Amino acid sequence: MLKVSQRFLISCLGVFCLTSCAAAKEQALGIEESGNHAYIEGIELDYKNAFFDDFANGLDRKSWYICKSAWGKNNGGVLPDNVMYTDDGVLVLRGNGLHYSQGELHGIGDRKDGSNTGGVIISTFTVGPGHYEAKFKPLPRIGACTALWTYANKFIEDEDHSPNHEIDIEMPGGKNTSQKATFKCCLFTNWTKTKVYDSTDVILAQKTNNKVVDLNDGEYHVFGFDWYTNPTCVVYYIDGVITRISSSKTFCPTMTGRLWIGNWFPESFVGTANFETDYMLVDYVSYIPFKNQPYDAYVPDVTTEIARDNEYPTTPVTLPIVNKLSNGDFEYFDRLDVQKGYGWIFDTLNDETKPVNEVCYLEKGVGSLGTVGAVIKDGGLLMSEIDSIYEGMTYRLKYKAQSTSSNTIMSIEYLNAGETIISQKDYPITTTTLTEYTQEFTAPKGTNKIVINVYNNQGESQTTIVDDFVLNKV
Ligand SMILES: [Ca+2]
Repeated sequence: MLKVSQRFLISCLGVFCLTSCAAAKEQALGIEESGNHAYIEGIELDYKNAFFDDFANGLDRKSWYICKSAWGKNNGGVLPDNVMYTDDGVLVLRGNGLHYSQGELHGIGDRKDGSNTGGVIISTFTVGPGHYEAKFKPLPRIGACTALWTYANKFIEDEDHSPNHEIDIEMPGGKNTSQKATFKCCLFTNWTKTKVYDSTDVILAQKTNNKVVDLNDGEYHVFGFDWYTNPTCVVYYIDGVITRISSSKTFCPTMTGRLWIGNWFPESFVGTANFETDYMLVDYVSYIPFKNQPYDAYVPDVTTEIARDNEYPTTPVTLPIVNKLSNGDFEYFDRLDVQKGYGWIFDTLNDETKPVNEVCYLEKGVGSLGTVGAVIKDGGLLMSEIDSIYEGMTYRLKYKAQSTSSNTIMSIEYLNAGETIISQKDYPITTTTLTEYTQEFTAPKGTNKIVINVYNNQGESQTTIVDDFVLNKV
């Protein structure tokens, strides 16, 4: 989560040494990776100074700052507008991807149009060695980094050696396996200096014996870590299973910082944000300090990067129901008057000779109730991709469609992590007036993403109109 993108410092040789040294030490500590969560023997919990927040009364400004800042490149920062709560105690942290086109938000980083903007809160109090826990549903799309972390950076002249004390749980992971972001993996990283860190990318199903498989399965998961300084050790866990132990003194922090939680948009390491809007939902956050664990007291200054009092949310929101398809109603065309896709790809079938803009485009007035609709003529091809859909996940797709052709198809392609189509299901469009269709489907084994296509098979002199695509997780 460090505010510079330096993530590949440790050599392979270094990692090997660390791993073998660590294993012996962990045995001595009486805990092990893949084992159930437990404390190191003799640790006492300081319940008197514990913190717990289930957001039952919204966002308490005595406990939390709202971050209003940008770091990294190619994003719009994290905005107070993306921080909300429900009346039954859920903190709602919105993330807007590259296909955001509402125009209501204004980014404060490189991007100014509201795209790639997240939501993050920061503890008003400092935190040190102790037990950390948060129950949340991560923002379920690649391109947004959902994270729980401690952070304190004491900048000195030689930036590379600035004390940077940080413990990160970040998702999606994936560098370990396919070099692609996936919710089947999670990143665990602890730091002591700007370029001194121990980062591990864990394949969850392997590490947890299939107890945790896909972090974006729609369920709440419990994430956390125990931070010890004597002996030095950071023990990460998910749903009660230890997923990573980092015990080298070189990489285990000793300086107090603040606790951060939320989602933001890094330039690369969690993939590309090919979505419009989605949410991270937080049920609770807790922190119980450990007794008798030494630390260096430091209070990070956050005065330049937090929201004003009047930027806190004051009324609850209804839990959002997310359309996983970006701009399914095509109305961005009315707002922005550009044929840019914002999640849609306009293309042609292989044997079509006419240019794309003559056979696949948006048009005002042809959609439902006189709104904007998408027109697919002859060999035109309309497409949209939805990432992070895995085996066994069920979705419902609704859309309105009409066609002059008796051979027009809405098809769903299932692609694996290598971008190969593993199966395809075709649904004919059989009506000549705009009619609602509903399809429910479950992703087959190996699915990593889906592609929705609309085209006229054998389509000379044919016109198809579609509108109001809504894809919901069931
Ligand atoms: Ca429309």
